[in-house]
Amino acid sequence: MNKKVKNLVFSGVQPSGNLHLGNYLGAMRNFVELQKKMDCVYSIVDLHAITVFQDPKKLEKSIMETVSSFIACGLDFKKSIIFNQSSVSAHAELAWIFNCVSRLGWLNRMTQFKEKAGSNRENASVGLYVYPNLMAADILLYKATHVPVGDDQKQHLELCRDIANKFNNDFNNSEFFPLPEPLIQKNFSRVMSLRDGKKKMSKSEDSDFSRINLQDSEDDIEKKIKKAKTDSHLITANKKDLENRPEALNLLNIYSSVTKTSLETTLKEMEGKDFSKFKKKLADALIASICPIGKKIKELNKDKHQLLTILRDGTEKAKVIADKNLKEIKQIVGFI
Ligand code: AQP
Repeated sequence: MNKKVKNLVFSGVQPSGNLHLGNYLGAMRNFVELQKKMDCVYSIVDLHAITVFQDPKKLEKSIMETVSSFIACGLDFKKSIIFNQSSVSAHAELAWIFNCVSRLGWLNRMTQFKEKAGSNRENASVGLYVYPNLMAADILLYKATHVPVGDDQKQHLELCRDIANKFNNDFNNSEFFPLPEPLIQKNFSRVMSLRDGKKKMSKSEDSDFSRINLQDSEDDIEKKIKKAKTDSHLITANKKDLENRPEALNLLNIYSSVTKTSLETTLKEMEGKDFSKFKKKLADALIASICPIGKKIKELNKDKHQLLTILRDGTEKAKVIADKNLKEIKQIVGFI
């Protein structure tokens, strides 16, 4: 990587519903740690959200609630730039340039499009298909060097690096865009659905019992964990026993991640217990770490003026970087 490039973190979260445990453990917790070490830009990516239809009233509410969630999880809006993507038009402009740099063959390999479009692919929006090009624009607009994401976004980040590389080569400017590094949690990077251990926990999954939302009450969490799919085997200290038991592994991983212990330690602690006993401990651990955040989100949601001010200030700061970089990019491309 170009040695002159300053380290900068960029990441985004879609306001497509309530944030859940997967967003928290896979992304938000990492966002908070990173702001202690580097300059960070965190966006509420509303342009991404509309790749699947969003009710305008609900979208507005989700954008505000995502700001509250950012702050409640520990993001410092005085230190990091927090803004909503659609308020900085340079994202859409650079995305168009990248639509012309990125290759159809690259997009055709993206598994998220295949999963989200499902069997009715002809009816999916064009936006959903070119989503990874917009994501590359989000990151490269700020010349970000590091991108904290969940494991589900790894493929999109590889595409972002391909786009950066092709742009640099096509326009003979080998060091213009840095090649951003993914920052993915090592031990447990994909929180799975509570109903199906092979599917990731997601905002858009129909069943609310598939996920723990950050705003769930103690009661909700207890009920959801009680109903979470597992099996009738006892827990053993041997990790190998969890092969082909995705639901059991997911719950044990969640417990380890929330309590910040290793899976091995959790297995030793729970050895010989059945899942009904373990679930009680898991629900308690989740209540202790998630409910205070949920309470804070609800509190922050009441002050719409403050949330709008945070977004407005963040937009101004984001525009300073984005507009300067876009101007250079346009010159490189040959626009007058
Ligand atoms: N289940 C997950 N496990 C770990 N990390 C996750 N992330 C999302 N789900 C999990 C990470 O959270 C960040 C924000 O994601 P997003 O909301 O922008 O989009 P997404 O990945 O598409 O999340 P959802 O919940 O599945 O949203 P919908 O249902 O609207 O598509 C990202 O860093 C992501 O990796």
